[in-house]
Amino acid sequence: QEKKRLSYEQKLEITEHSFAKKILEIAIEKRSNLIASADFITTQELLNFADIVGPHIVALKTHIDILNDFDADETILPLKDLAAKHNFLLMEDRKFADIGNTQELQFSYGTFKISNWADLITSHVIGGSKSLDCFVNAGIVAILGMSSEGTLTDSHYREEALKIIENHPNIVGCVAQNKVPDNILLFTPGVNLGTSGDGKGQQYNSPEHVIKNYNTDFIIVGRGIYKADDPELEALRYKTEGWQAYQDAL
Ligand code: BMP
Repeated sequence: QEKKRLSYEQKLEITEHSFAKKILEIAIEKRSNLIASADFITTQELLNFADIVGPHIVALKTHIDILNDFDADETILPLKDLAAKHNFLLMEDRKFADIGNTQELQFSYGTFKISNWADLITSHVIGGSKSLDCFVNAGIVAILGMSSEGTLTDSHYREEALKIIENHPNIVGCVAQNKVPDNILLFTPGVNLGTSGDGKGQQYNSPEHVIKNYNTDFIIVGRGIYKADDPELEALRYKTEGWQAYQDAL
């Protein structure tokens, strides 16, 4: 018999990291494994969207540096309020990829002061294990493999990256398009129910495909939801499909 995946409850028991525990607790409470990617260029759109999909998601993933009108008071304060109101985590998809000292500066200074508000941050591991020591008081979601066509994250890269990911205490999980060991939470983007690509290299699979084939813990959906005519209804559809696929795989 094929080995079944671990439940979120079982993962909660084996995980050490406080942000890993948090996202698993939210998943169990909301019966959701959905992360919405909110790739908006205005604060108003970002906040509206967060309020609408907030009840259905475990985390809201941002690219805070694409906002035309970022303002710490006008953007981050209301965003934090919405995260508290609807109980979701804030995940900043910064994809750090530098030496430790530079990442430390990028994490806490400059316009966005990510360390002040992000619960989870994404980072490449290309700078080596020590470069990740700077990310304290947040959970790192490390980039193991990318969803885009022609990515350089080949099997050799992923094998070496996984050694770092498995051994770094600040890491809660990774972004990948393949199975990973049970103690690392798996976040999979490139999820869309309507299309197989975007003409710019992005490659899509269904929630069911990634959850059944990769044992994905959290699906990350961007345009599939925020470009829909009714984003809330679409968020519910991805949430339901994602949860059903998870239950079927247990
Ligand atoms: P969409 O569903 O609209 O293609 O958006 C996917 C989101 O996930 C984008 O914000 C993108 O930056 C991110 N992402 C990805 O698509 N593939 C990866 O391998 C890693 C990512 O962070």
